[in-house]
Amino acid sequence: MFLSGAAFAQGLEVVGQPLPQQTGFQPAATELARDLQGLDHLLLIIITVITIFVTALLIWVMIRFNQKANKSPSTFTHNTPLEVAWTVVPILILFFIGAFSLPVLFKQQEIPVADVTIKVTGAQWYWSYEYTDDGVTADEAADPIAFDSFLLQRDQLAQYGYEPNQYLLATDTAVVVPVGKTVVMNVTAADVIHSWKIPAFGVMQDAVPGRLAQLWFSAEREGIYFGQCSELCGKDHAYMPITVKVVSEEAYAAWVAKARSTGDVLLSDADLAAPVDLASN
Ligand SMILES: [Cu+2]
Repeated sequence: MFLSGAAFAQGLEVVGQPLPQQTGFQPAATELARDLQGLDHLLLIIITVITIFVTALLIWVMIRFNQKANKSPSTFTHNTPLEVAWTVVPILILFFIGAFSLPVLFKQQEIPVADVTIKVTGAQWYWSYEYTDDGVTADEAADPIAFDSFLLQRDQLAQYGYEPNQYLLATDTAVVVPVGKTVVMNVTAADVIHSWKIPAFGVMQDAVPGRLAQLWFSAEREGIYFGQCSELCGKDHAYMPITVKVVSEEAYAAWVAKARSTGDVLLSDADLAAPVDLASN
């Protein structure tokens, strides 16, 4: 590897990381993630109202219609208006939810025109990345930036600039993408089904051998984002995490230029600090 003992990418804030005691969502870093979290809040309200309503009905029935309080029960078995209501009302609720959830689903699944296109291949037990269009290099015949991404062991974390609690999240190489740009990932797998997921981006896509699936995101905030393989893929399923570094356009261009000229794909402090003239690439 290309380690010189220097810490890497400490100029970046860790944004997307699961934390101890955490039960909610990670901070939304894309429009998709915001939509998903908004939908979740809407559903929580609907579920709460329905649960309170049903619980109140049950309590009312138990008090009002128990054997002591209601000694001679009526004998009717049908109430047409009531039956129509309890059929129609849930349908209306479903339509209401669909009116909010379907646009979110379509936004996820309709892949926009990409600024950067990356092919990601899941393997037992690591991820491979290939920048099929890095969005900087004009020469289409040039070899794309390509690298594998492996779990960092506990004793390697500090060397790569990560904290001890980022074990099982941090990888040796990271996916580097520019902030505010549309990134399309072509997702596939080499052996069994894996799943590429970054919670803070609101993206998760199964990686299926022999198939090409797509996902897209446009990260709004620079920083480090962690994810994990999210489809049980064998004994080391828990040991193939995903690290994405979202950087400024200038830092991204610097990283691309360096990766192409030297093969060193580690994002360095120099990449983050030294803006390059975009026109020269
Ligand atoms: Cu996997």
